[in-house]
Amino acid sequence: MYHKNKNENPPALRKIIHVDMDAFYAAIEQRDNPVLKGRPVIVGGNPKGRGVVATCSYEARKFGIHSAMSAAQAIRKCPHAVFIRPRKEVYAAVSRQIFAICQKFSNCIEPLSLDEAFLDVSEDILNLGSATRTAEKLLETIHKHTGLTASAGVSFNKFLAKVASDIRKPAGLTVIRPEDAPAFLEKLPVRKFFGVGKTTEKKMHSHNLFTGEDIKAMGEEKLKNLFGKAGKEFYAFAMGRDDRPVMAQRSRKSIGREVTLERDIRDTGAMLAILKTLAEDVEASLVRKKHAGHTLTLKVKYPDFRSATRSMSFPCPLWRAEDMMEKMPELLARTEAGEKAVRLLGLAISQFPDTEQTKGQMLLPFVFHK
Ligand code: DCP
Ligand code: MG
Repeated sequence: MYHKNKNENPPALRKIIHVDMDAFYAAIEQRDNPVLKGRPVIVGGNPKGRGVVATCSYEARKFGIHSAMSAAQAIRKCPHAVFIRPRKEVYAAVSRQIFAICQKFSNCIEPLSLDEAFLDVSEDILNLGSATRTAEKLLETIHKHTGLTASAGVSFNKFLAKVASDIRKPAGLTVIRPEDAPAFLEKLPVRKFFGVGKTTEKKMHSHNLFTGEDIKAMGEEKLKNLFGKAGKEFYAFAMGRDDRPVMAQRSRKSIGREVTLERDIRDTGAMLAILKTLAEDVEASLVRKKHAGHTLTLKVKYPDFRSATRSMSFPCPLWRAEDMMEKMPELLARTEAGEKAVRLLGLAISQFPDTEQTKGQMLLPFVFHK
């Protein structure tokens, strides 16, 4: 696998945990209302209207119900299911609690959604001895503090850790060690590969690609011809290679401010004056958080509530209000502001470069105890 030269050790492998809460919204509903425990519970929009299923309890999944299905169809599949409207604020609060717990286990966490995150645990900050033990302790702690179960996958790259977390759901832990990866990947259906959705799966099947083994056998060149840049990635994944770092700053996608005006305004000079105060606020926030970003975005909302955003990217990251304001007239001119009145103005900086944390992910030898 590696070019071995007598004096050269193979590169050390990372240790990554992917953690994902089980039936997240539905599990919270069951926790908060014990009558629902053990019963099919569906959280989603109005089944009498065009509502869709956000998620459902594992009891409901036995009836073939799943996320994104129409709520009406879900009720037909399981008429005795309990239907609940989402309580988004409650789920967000639990999510914050879970991420706070994750912070205790790793200095490098990449949230993927409310209920899912990657943790780089190459550095054993709690001295638990192994990534497996760390994952076990993480699941225990989440359960103890929230009353909810999560599942986790542990491996030496993001792709494998994520696939692993799904294997023993709910409340399961799966470890894919480097020596087990080749056999695991060979049997893995192509649909499980990162970046393969329904359409790509179909295309793969039409070329007789069904498993990782088939991907590997086809070779990089041919995959590249068929799938472009993605083909190269599919090949790397099938070979157990995925160098994507855990991006600790992903949670913070942008820093911005917006204000709804007391009265609609049409004078662009007045708009710029307001934007300047917003830019100064954003600068203060960026300085406080030691951030600077490559993209500046302006947002306007017109009296009819339609809104427009216009962005500009820069080779050097921005953080100073002055620099933001230098480009603001140009961004504003690309909207209808002025011809039309506006009722809201906002600006944001995004595209933060990788942090030191991300760059400096520890590379320690890969040892799983147990
Ligand atoms: N969600 C949603 N709409 C979707 C998918 C998900 O609103 N189409 C919400 C509800 C889920 C939460 O996001 O509870 C987390 O999504 P997951 O895909 O992780 O699904 P669950 O946590 O519900 O179940 P699982 O045990 O399969 O992870
Ligand atoms: Mg989940």
